[in-house]
Amino acid sequence: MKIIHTDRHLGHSGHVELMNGRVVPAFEKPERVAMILKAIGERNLGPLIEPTAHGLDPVLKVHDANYIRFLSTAWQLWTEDGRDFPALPSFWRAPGMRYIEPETVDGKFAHFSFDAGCCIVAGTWDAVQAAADTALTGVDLVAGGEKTAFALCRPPGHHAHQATMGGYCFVNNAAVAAQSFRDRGAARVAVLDVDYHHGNGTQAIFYERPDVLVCNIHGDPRQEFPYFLGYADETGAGAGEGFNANFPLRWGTDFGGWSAALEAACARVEAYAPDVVVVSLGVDTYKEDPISQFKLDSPDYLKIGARIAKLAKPTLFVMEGGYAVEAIGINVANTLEGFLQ
Ligand code: SP5
Ligand code: ZN
Repeated sequence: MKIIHTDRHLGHSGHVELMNGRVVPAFEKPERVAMILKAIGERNLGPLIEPTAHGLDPVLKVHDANYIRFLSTAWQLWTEDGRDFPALPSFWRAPGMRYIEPETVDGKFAHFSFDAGCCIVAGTWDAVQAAADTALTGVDLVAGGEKTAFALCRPPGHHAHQATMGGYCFVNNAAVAAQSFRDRGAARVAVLDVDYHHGNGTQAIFYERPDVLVCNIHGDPRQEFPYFLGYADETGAGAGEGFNANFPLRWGTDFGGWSAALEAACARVEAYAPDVVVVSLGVDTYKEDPISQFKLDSPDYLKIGARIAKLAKPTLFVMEGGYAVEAIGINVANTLEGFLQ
């Protein structure tokens, strides 16, 4: 299995987030990728290849142009204002307020975010573009006939909406990949999101479309971030009715409960008969994850990979979350190894 990776993610570092009311070093940090590379190398899972540049056109098929303009200029706006430290939003819109992009930097950060999880530093935009190119290079490989590929994206993407960053995500790499598969001739694409958190951005992007099935297994929004999406009664709308499936699970869920949801999600994917599957691969379901509340153990990821392989479809894995840095490599490598066996 080819692993798509570039060091350009390293530019997104030294950033912070707001956790439990305090500004703390970001959990979504470069060491995550280092640990994944180490485990992949030790297991000989496949060669590393560099992403190729795809430009912004495929990104603009799922994101608004004003939002991408903001991301590309956010650091410049922030530093022009005399701030020589990482950028964070401090304000957000409430329902019923106007949807108009403000002219000033704090207003723009408020307009284009839903939390303080998306800190921007000098190298963030380059890393975000590199992550989208990583996903798109994975599409090139799988659309070109490879059975599978692993897009080692960082920063992750599944929380990003059409015009909103949040949850460590700026560009929705998995959504960009799914759209690109459609544009390259796949009639039906399934996104299977196994990250601990609901992939609210991916759901929102495809919610009214029947050509991309989105299935999500995640912490119940009554308890867990992103709180305001991910309920089981969100089944799609309009032409997309019936093409979104959520499997919310309570805090403390172990592999028994989790794998029953995976089975149900895989049954939905199988009934859809997609041409290709995009897996939003988060391993923050792990029992030691510092910000999550499921109880999966490392050997469980071998079984997850094996169940996904049983779908017997061309499959692109796109990296999302996972914050237990010591185990993230083992858990990702186990998933990929379980898939390949
Ligand atoms: C891609 C991804 O996995 N994003 C996750 C973003 C989660 N941000 C909010 C986490 C809230 C955690 N609250 C629990 C505090 C533990 N002390
Ligand atoms: Zn997550």
